[in-house]
Amino acid sequence: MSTQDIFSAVLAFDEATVTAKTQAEIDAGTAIDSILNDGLISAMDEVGERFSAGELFVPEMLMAAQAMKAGLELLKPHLAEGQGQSKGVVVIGTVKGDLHDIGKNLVAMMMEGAGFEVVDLGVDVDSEAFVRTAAEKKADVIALSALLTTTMPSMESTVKAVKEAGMATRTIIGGAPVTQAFADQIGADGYSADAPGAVKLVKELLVA
Ligand code: B12
Repeated sequence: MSTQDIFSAVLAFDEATVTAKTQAEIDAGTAIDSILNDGLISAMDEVGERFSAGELFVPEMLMAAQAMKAGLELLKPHLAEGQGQSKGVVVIGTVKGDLHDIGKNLVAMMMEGAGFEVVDLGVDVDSEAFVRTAAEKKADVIALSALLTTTMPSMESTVKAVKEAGMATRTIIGGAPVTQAFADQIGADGYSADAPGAVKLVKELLVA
């Protein structure tokens, strides 16, 4: 038994085995980070590489994503740091034109786990919805996710809309094609490469 079994089960699109193996690793006391990174996330990286190589197609990507989500749900309670009073409000979503939500969901789960109130707008979210919701919820941070190079411009227009609305809400961005350089270029307040880093970033921004 190892996280390799989870990796293999995601690549076999075998949701039942992903669920069983993830639970078995949790019960065996395997580090949650290791289950997440070595089992689930690395399998999705492999799926991406096989897609790029023309060995897998969209339906298979979707099946792998469903299998991964099943494992992620089991990890959710373990990603919590402890409850208590809300540390701040974060509005999160995947930007306009983009339907990828696994990374965004992971960031949302870890933010919730760290004690933030998270308002998740889902996928394909336009600038107006981000700005309107952030104003309604008095959000401290708007967190934008994009997995496609073609949807990165939607991040820029959202960051611009937040500034034009004269809001104090900070913006942070992330997703596989996104970089710190891009965040600097579009004037976002922060970038992180992964979900734990996103939590750290928000904590730092709210102290500053
Ligand atoms: C699963 C998947 C899909 C699924 C999505 C299912 C779902 N519900 O999300 C489906 C099948 C729907 C899909 C569709 C498409 N996909 Co796709 N997909 C992937 C795949 C294999 C995995 C993505 C994933 O979930 N990774 C795991 C998560 C945990 O990682 P993550 O999202 O990067 O998130 C982490 C960090 O980036 C960060 N993060 C994420 N968001 C945020 C936000 C903030 C604020 C912060 C701070 C951090 C942060 O933290 C997360 C956790 O650590 C990737 C390959 C890859 N390796 O990225 C391709 C990939 C992203 N897809 C790709 C493509 C081309 C497409 C399609 C255009 C294919 C097509 N021809 O139709 C469509 C586009 C649909 C659309 N309009 O969005 C390309 C993108 C190429 C590019 N550079 O633009 C990739 C890279 C595959 C490839 N190698 O070519 N896809």
